[in-house]
Amino acid sequence: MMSASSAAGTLITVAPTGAETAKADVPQLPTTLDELVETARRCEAAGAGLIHIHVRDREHRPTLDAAYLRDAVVAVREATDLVVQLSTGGSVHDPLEKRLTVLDADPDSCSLTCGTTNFGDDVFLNPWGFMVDLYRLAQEREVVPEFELFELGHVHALRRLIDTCGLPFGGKVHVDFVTGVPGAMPGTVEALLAGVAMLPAEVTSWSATGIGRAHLPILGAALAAGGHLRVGMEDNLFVARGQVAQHNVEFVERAATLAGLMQRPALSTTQARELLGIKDRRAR
Ligand code: KMH
Ligand code: ZN
Repeated sequence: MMSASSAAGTLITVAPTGAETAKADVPQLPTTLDELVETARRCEAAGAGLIHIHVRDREHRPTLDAAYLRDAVVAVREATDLVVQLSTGGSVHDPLEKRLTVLDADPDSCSLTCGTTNFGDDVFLNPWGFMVDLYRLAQEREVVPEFELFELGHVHALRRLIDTCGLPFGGKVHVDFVTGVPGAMPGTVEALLAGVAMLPAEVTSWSATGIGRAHLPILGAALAAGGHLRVGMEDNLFVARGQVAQHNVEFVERAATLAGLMQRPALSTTQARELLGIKDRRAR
């Protein structure tokens, strides 16, 4: 079994859209179904193993509408072999009950944030009862959660969650450190390594992302420390100082190149599915 502290290959997650950036500000942000599928295809070819999806409506606004979610899951699953992960975080304005309905779209995986956190000027709400409800629902539906850790306290909450609810479907425990959100865990190497040191023994793999300017330092630190990578326009728009990415694939290509140089090449989608213990929902 692959240990949580060192991994032979690198899972590259692409988070292409998010709920925060406006299409009007960044027209190349993939917000339509066609753009999402095209992005998924190109990112898979460049080395991504998992796609973290937030959907948008016809006006390009974030939505948790069941039909949009279902269409996105079906279309990406048909077009690629990527692990299809739906965000249950949505936007900071989405009510908790609505966020639970995301699992009705039958994703392979879902995000599960391990506690409430500052989120810029807002609050991203994840009370204990919601975490437990979402976790139990994911276990029941055989959906593999990715535990999102925005704070060191979230690592401790994950310990409590595993003690209370047991292991996820598939038996693997994958976490993702989301660092550098204003007001939450800083995007520093020190904070990341403190989080890694606190991980429960049940954790089988971890990845990290840095928001905004923390993106590259966290990418390098995660690779050096044996972690996996999350990249994409949800987290960071800039490929270089003053240079906005024109496509998410630029981030995936860069991550795959760095991972290869570090002798930890990008995992295939088959390897990604094994790493995470994903149930195969593909029709083929
Ligand atoms: N959009 C943020 C409020 C997740 O996807 O689960 C929450 C978020 C985390 O992006
Ligand atoms: Zn997200």
